Amino acid sequence: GSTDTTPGGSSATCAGVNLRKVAIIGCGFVGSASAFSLMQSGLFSEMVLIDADRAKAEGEAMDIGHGIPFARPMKIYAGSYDDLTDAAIIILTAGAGQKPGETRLDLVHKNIGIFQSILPELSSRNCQGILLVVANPVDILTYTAQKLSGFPRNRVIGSGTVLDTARLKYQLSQHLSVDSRSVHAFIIGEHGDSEIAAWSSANISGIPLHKFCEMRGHYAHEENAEEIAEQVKNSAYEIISKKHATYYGIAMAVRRICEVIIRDEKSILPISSMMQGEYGIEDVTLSMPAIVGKNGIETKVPISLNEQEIADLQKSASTLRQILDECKM
Ligand code: 6V0
Repeated sequence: GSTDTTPGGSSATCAGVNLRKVAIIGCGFVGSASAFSLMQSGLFSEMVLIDADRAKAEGEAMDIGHGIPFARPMKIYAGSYDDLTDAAIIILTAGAGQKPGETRLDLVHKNIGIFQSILPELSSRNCQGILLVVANPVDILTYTAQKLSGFPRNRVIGSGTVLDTARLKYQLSQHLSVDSRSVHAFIIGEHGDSEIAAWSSANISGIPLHKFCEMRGHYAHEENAEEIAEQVKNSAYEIISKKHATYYGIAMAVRRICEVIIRDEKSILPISSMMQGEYGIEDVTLSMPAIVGKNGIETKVPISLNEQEIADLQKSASTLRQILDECKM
């Protein structure tokens, strides 16, 4: 494979993959916002958009393309499955969105059906890129993508709790009046109602969270933690009730995940992937921190969790396993 993964380099291929090429399947709110943020990122020189509604993909390609003179040259077009054989990353954002009052899990049957129509198109073309699943319920669909694609485990990634973790960092940064990038904390488990804030390992640039809270004049640790975790968990519901969809936050999360892969950054991200016995959990996909780079998932990072957090993670896993069982997966 190539070692040239830096933008601007010349030989951008690696085992049949063009590292400058990304594909997005599903150009609704999330797909088009992701395309817009990726266009601005300069990470790619070619972007293929696919949607069941071809005119929608064409319209988005035109609209986003008209921003290229203000960013960096690239090709963006509505394509077909033949165009994404060599894409380095294939982003799956096709699927119905949550309606007000609907949980992510309500979407499961509808969106598994959509994945059953898309995945054979990718495996029959022997795509060598990394699958990035974003459609919800993301953990269930990551499992579905894993099974239907036949891709190796490292090449199937769900955006998982990358967004929830950003929401947690944002809320904590507001609460403590500190740069969100100095906040080190993870949401793990299901991207959804059973997700877990891993408080026991949370810190602000190495300072234990409680200590930093006290430095900032906050002493009601448990109350505040509970309130913030609830806010994070309910963010999507709240945004959907106000504006009917969420897409800017997830678009930035997609951009970050792509950047980590294409630049081989080996950053630690709470992405969703197949569990293989970690914390006694297996044959289910959920989020825990992992080192991510050009080959996708390099290795999971077993952050230290207390007993309650482990129990909650196992409960989250069994919630997901139950749904997979119901879907005969
Ligand atoms: P949307 O705006 O309805 O867009 C979905 C798009 O998919 C539409 O343009 C459809 O035409 C297209 N589509 C449907 N079937 C197919 C198919 N077989 N092939 C190609 N395209 C198809 O939904 P929106 O963009 O708001 O949401 C997309 C998905 O992302 C939903 O499942 C959301 O729940 C999910 N989100 C995931 C987040 C995360 O953190 N992982 C965050 C926000 C939304």
